[in-house]
Amino acid sequence: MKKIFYSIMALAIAAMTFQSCEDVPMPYDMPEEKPTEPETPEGVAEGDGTLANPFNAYAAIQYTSALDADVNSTEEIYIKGKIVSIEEEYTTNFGNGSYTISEDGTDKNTFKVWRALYLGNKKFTSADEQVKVGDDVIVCGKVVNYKGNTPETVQGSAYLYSLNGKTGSTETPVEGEAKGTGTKDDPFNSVAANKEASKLDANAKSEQSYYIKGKVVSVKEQFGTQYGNASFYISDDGTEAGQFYAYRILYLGNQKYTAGELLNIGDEVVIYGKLTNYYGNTPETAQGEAYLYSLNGKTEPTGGDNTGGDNTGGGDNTGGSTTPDEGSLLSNGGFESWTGGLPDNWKSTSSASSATLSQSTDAHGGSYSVCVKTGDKYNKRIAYKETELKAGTYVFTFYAKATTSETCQVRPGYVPVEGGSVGTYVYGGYPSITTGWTLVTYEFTLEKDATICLVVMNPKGSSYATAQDVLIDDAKLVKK
Ligand SMILES: [Ca+2]
Repeated sequence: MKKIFYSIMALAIAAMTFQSCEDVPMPYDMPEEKPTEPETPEGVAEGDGTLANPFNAYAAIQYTSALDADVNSTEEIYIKGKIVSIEEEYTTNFGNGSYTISEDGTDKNTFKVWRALYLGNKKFTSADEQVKVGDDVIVCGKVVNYKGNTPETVQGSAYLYSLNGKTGSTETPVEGEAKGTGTKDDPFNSVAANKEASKLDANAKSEQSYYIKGKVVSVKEQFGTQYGNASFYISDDGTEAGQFYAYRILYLGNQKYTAGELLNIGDEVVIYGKLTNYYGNTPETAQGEAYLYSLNGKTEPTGGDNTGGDNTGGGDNTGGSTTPDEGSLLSNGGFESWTGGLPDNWKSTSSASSATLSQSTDAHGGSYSVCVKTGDKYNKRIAYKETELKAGTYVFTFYAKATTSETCQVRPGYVPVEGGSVGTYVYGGYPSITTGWTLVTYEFTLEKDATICLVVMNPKGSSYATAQDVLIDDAKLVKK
């Protein structure tokens, strides 16, 4: 009689469980499934739910059963156990899996892991190892007492922390799903491009060029005839989620823009070029080494007649034999890369840049230096683009050269930039510059993290110096 009673109870619980899952797709057949038995007396709760001391399945059941029905736990807990059964294998489609665990792999005191992400709190990919019955796992996430009778992990808020002792990689998770291999036939999406660029060392460039496809999210700098390039963000669906920064890229045909259709938000584009990991925290295209391969399916400018078609070899002409950027926080400190008549990166968004710049073939290193024009009666500045720096002491060095036999001076410094506006300029001394290349060294300390523009002032004439154009080359910024 007692046995029959328990069987009826079991059926009743099974029926309840069945109902409780009605509003989610049924992943498996229920009839063979034994109901969970949260009240089984012989269980022993172990652990405190931390990574150092994870709950066993029984402790997780107790913890979760104490929650109000359908209220997610505020804390993420770690639960350790062996897989008893697999209700949904991990799939690349949804990237998650559902399985039941217990302390010893038997069906006593089982805890349900419901649609949990894979190792590293990421979606499962085809390269990942499938889970099996008997696997030792630690699961991390929020839990819920579903309908007040089914303790389980919260869908989308839990993941497989370790599988048979192996944990996920420590790479920073990139938002969204990476797709594509970067070839013409299988271009990267924005997430894959971000991922690939994130693998690079700070300011390093990828060796090969990639195709990246997406929709225009926003346009930071539109194509124009002055510089011939554009900067914009792309993503899979045209929203900011997982967007990738196409930085100063050339137009269709790997050429400077002269005429043709401009970018519009939502346009479908394919870009081609090298990647960089700017300062180790901003994946983007390597400037001057990427171009717009196609715009809404067209690879030639509308009405254009001189397009490069399939000349996808772009990007290998990185002139310059010296590498002043090695170990430096600056990129193009040697003034070897130029776009639209301006040295790449040496232009601030704020008003820090004030001098007229031109290319000079009188170089300290490589082929070029920058000529900072005099303002005669006004101080003029060349500024490096807005840069986020951590608190600390920095050393800014560069070579400077006068363009006349008269004595001249330069003045190194920086200015904090907040909300696009410059603060108070901070300067070093006025070293005298002659017609030989002179090394200028300027040390400064930031008390807190700040966005700044490095500047070199070409001062107006004074009793000490004659106002004149000055050449600058091989600039470096290093943290002490
Ligand atoms: Ca140079």
